[in-house]
Amino acid sequence: MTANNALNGGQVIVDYLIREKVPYVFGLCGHGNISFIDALYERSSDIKTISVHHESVAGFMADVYYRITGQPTATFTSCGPGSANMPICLANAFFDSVPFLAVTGNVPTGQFNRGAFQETYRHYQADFPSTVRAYCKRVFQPTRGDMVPLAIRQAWKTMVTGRPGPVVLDVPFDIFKEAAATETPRPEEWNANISSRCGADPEGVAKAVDMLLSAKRPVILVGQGVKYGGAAADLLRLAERLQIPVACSASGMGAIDSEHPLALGLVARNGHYQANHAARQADVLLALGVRFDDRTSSSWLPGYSFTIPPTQLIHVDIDPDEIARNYPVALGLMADVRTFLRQVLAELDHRKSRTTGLARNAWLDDIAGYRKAWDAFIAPGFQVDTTPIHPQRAAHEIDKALPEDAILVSDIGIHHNWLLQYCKPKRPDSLVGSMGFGPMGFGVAGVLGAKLAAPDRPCVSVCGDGAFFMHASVLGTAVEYNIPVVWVVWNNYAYASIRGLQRGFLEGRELATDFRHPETGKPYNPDFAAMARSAGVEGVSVDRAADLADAVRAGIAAGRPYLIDANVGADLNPGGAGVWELPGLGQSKPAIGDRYRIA
Ligand SMILES: Cc1ncc(C[n+]2csc(CCOP(=O)(O)OP(=O)(O)O)c2C)c(N)n1
Ligand SMILES: [Mg+2]
Repeated sequence: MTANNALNGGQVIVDYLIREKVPYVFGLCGHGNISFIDALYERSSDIKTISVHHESVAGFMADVYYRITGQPTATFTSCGPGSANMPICLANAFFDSVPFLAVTGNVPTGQFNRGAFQETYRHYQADFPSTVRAYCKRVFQPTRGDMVPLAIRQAWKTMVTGRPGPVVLDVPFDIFKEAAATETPRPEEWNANISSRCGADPEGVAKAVDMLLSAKRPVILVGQGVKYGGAAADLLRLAERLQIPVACSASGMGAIDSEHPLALGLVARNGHYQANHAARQADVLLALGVRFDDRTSSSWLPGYSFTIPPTQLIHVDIDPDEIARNYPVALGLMADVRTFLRQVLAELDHRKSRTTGLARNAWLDDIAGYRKAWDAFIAPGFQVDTTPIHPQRAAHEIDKALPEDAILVSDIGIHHNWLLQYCKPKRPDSLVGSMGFGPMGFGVAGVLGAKLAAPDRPCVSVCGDGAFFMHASVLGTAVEYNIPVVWVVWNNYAYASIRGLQRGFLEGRELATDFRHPETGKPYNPDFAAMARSAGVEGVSVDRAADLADAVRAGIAAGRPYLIDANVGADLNPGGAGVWELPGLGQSKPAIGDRYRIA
């Protein structure tokens, strides 16, 4: 409290977070945020502070915490360099539509424009907001204490409404301490009663139902909007009712149980044959909360992932900016996908419609044939028993070892592509990955957020050796806060996904993509298991596929932080039914099937 019994800026922010039921804040100290930390100190029985060893770890933890719970949290970072470590995780959250509040410290208002220690001042005073403008939904920068209540409630609202995303609250040093208000804004008066679950235009819903009922080869394509929009149950209802097969973008994997008879799997450059081949032949494609990025769409080259047109696209998204960004739409509807699905189900009830069994059976029979072809194509990979471990087997063995309620958080790299092909997520949050910005470290650090979000569920990170080395400070954080996660370091002694591109597109002109010992020329990496042990984390090494599943089970059972250094082969790429183009360098070739051409 300040002299006149008012709360100061830091206290108002912390009190508001508590009112929004934020259980954790993640961050790293600096002189620029010690007053904020002091406000957290006062309320430490109501909100827990997790101090990390790199600011991006804080952001990735907040990010994945939300992906599991739907509850946004906050980060705290200092002025200057501390907050300059945030753009990578802000961008990741922004492009994957994940909210968290980044409270960033800045220099005192009385020192603006003087070039005080750590001020970003050469173009504009206290200019941190410019550095993150492209990477978050909005920046708020209160410059008087009494501006803080407005800033915090508006920042929270911007973050959670519409298409969610991260928001920055940039607070000058003195504002944390300045008198702000005698009372903190109440969420129930401002933000708690706002719904962004907007429905689609009713005429559009009727038209969508007409199109779906008359389709001969319909496919539903689901993205992240279905998972984080809580629409999985309604999706299943619609798919089963109309017997429409469901394909997923990488971010949509798990929206429907991968073992469900109507689940097609992944549409992508490395997508499953049945998914790509059904989606590219569809006469009507119902796309729900999906962006049609280049990896999903085989670089938009027709006939690999999609053939739009002639496929008639119904594209539903809460953000109209994503509709008709990349493909022409027969019907574009701005709506929350769950509300839209409920509207469609209600319209079907109203019409008392039934699906036309025979027509659909032919389509589903065709798809069963594609599935068989894919299963035959991948069968040999499951038999390989080499050291280093065959990557297909590695993905399969890890998946096999995971209990039904496990959460696997993937990092970025070739391992992610293998996981997408060979894991069979059962729930919307079984397989968490980053698809928009794709920063290395997301899975290394994010798994800590997953475990805090779901303490009773096994949480496993599968991450590249490159990314793990980059973010190895997580070992300390797991120990300090006793967060029992398992890291499987997919150790292929390389930035293998990028080396694969040099091999595929640049005639094997390899440079700067692998790790070698200078004397022996042999593959080099630190001994990750020993590195883990040095930090007080259990560490084991595995180089046979047959031992990997047991190692993962043991790691989960250990109930303490655990690292598995898995020696995995680097010379294969997960081939699928799509392609990827690097403009100017060429296109990859599908590993199964051909480009679909309309007869
Ligand atoms: C922070 C960051 N730097 C660079 C990249 C570009 N990049 C994408 S994947 C990759 C290789 C990652 O290597 P590793 O973590 O070992 O994973 P692998 O591909 O070998 O499975 C790189 C460098 C990135 N996505 N993020
Ligand atoms: Mg690697």
